Amino acid sequence: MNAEHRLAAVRRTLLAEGIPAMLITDASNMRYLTGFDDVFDDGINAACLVTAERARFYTDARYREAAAQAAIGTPWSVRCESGSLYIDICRELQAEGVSELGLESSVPYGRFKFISEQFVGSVRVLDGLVEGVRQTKDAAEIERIEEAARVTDAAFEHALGFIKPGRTEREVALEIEFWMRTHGADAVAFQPIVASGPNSSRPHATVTDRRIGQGDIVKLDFGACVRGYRADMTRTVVVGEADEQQRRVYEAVLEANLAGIAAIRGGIPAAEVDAAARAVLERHGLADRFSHGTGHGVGLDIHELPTLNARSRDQLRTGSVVTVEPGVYLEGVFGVRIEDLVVVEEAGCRVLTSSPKDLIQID
Ligand SMILES: [Mn+2]
Repeated sequence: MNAEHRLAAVRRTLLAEGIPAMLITDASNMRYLTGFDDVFDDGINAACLVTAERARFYTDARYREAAAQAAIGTPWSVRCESGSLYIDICRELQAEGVSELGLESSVPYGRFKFISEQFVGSVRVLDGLVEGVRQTKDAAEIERIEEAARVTDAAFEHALGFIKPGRTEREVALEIEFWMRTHGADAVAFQPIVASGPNSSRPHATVTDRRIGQGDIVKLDFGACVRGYRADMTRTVVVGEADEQQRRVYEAVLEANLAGIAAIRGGIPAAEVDAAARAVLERHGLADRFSHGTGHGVGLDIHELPTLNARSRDQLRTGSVVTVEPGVYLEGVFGVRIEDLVVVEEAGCRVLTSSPKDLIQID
């Protein structure tokens, strides 16, 4: 991992903003900046301090050994808290004469309040500093996302053989999770969505014990997580033979998905991708049933920058990994979404998802 490169990008912004020190406590931002593997879990208690000269990783005794190991050969030094992480940090900053401290805008309010009270000097909130740098993925990051996409594709193929009338949504979701986690994923990228029949009209349906029936649409939205990096894919299939309406909606969504992908290239406004997908559904008279944005960035988090919707002011950067996921939802009847993961390139994009997109009818 290119920890030097990432630190340099943060330091450039700090210099431009005139801030002598920045404290990063968001887990994905810390993982990104340090490049540490096998340290972060859901319960991590840690903080990264970045100044022009120093890069310090503070944690407690539970993570000390793993962090010290991961830090070998990196610009990071590891400190173990003496009693309270933030009190230690504020004392050190004071001793070093640092009078202004930058914090992430995502910092929880309680932590913000505590640090503001402990730190002798002024605290400034910086919005999306590390998140902005994270938008452009390096080769090592793209490799992990590609691997996550491969496991996701393979899990879909496996799911096609598992889905049949009588299975519940929960059984299918668990089968997908178990399969991914026994075939190279260290976790699921998010709780898989398996929405059948009328449940599929909810874009983010929660899994239920509903039994899949003949003629049902089944919408599957899931992804693997490999070495911290996530994949995201949606496919919609029919159990049995698709009816006229299912076919018509499916073809329109597929056309919108392809139009969105065709619109992507580095440097354009992200809103243009949304407009391209939406225009197709408009032509089909279905635009009012497409109730969410066309896509989002994916990486260490399942939803990150850039945002691909009509209100987005983000520009697509070469090296960003984004989803293209138009959908049409007919309330109480069914919904269709087709989602691919792509890497933005200068002249277009490279699609990482390789699962088939022709309408699959499971018999
Ligand atoms: Mn998605």
